Amino acid sequence: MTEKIFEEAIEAILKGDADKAVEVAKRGIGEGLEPLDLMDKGFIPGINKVGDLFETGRLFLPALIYSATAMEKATAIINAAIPAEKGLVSGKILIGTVEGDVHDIGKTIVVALFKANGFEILDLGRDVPTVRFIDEAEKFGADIIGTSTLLTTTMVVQKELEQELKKSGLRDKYKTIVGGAPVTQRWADRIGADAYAQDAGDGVKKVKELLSNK
Ligand code: B12
Repeated sequence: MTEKIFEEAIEAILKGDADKAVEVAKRGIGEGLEPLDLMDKGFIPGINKVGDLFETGRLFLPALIYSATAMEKATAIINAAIPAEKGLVSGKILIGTVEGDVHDIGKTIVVALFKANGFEILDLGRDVPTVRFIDEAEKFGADIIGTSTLLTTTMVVQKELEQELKKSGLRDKYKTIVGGAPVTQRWADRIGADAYAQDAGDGVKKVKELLSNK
């Protein structure tokens, strides 16, 4: 029964059927499924399959856009259903997708889980210039700056942020965390970021560690 709903979620995303994706998301939540389970076992495998088909030339941009739209709509429903955790911690996190990159589905999931864990979040959205991350962090009084990137060509912007923070003498004022499908711990170490997280749950764990070491 649960397996079936995961398959339906995968299929709705593969077909780029937004109505079906919304219906499956609502039904899953209504039946008491864990929102992140539905995401991790249904919708994310679906969009990953779409990515693979796109990469190997078996699916083209218009279909990718339909699938992405279905994914965005399902994600909005699932994010809204993530329950608030007990034992909340405090901390201000600024987050956004780096300049040149418009992918924000994963970042939005991270934001929803951070909020559910009680952090104060400022989400700058996508295609965010490096200087804006710094300006807004100063105004917001952020403890942590988180950046997302899905394109290998824009990973370098995460490095640019580290460099700009150093140049402006602000590097020690903030902790940084990086994420996104092509990003790895190795990359984080190479550019001097304070942490890397592979998914939203890991992100919560890592920011808690960063805040306790601040
Ligand atoms: C959906 C999608 C799109 C949608 C994006 C819609 C949106 N609102 O985000 C649209 C259609 C707009 C799109 C456009 C393009 N795309 Co696209 N897209 C994808 C796809 C299929 C899925 C991405 C996704 O949403 N994954 C699901 C989420 C949940 O996973 P995630 O983002 O990795 O996030 C998780 C973790 O990484 C982590 N995380 C993410 N960010 C952060 C940040 C922090 C701080 C932390 C702690 C954690 C964290 O937590 C998240 C939750 O678990 C990927 C393929 C893939 N498998 O990644 C291609 C992919 C990223 N796209 C690709 C390409 C090439 C493009 C285009 C250039 C296509 C074109 N010719 O125009 C454009 C780029 C436009 C631009 N300038 O950005 C390539 C990139 C290749 C490369 N080597 O760089 C990919 C890999 C597809 C492929 N296999 O070829 N795309």
